Amino acid sequence: MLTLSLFLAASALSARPADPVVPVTAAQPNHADELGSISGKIVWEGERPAPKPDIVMDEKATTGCKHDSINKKDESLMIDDKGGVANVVLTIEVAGAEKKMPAEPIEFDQEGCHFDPHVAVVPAGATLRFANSDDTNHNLHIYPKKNEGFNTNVAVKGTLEKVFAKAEVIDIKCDIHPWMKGYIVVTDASHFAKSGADGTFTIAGLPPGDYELNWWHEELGKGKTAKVHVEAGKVATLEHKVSAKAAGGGGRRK
Ligand SMILES: [Cu+2]
Repeated sequence: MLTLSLFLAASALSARPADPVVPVTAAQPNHADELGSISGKIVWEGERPAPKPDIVMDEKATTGCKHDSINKKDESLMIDDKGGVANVVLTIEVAGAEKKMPAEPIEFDQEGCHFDPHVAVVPAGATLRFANSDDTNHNLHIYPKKNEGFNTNVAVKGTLEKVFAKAEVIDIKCDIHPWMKGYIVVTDASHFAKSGADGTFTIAGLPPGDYELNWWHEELGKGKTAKVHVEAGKVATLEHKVSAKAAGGGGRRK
């Protein structure tokens, strides 16, 4: 599914609007006018922390990376000037909904000695295609609990395809460049989204009903949103507030 690929490929860019809708068709009902959607926003509550400074790296450990082109942005907590929080993964499990697999592998690049996207959301069973757009080798080292682990070099301009069968949040690192860190969120939810740079997200294709969304963020933890009521042919709005207080053992990596 090209839309999904583009959405994931583009998701680490900070200046773009919310990720586009990932269309998922529910089993029943299955006509567009019988389905509704959620237009949501993840918003920081309270005083905003200062933006994270760029990553400081050991200059001796920058093997092969061109210093001028290293992407040093720390994406572990990104809050825009209106309080929108990026890279929050939202999932909804609709009983009986058909889970559509993307037709094309989901792209995950290494460019500027940086993972792009920082957080990839992957349906369980879908293929993730790791690319290396840099002029130097990278090493992909993942730390799964349920899926098969790997620790593999990806050569210059090379690719590596992997399927993740089981839902879990997986840390990914590059052993050559220790600042390179990211997450692969494998989900078996029927509907999912990731908040964009402005904190907004959209989940479409929902049968009418009341939904509590599961949310996850690497530093802020995880939890459920308030209930949102979805009606056929309408867009329900949801604003979910997060704060440092919300941290509850999410994906924070030591
Ligand atoms: Cu690397």
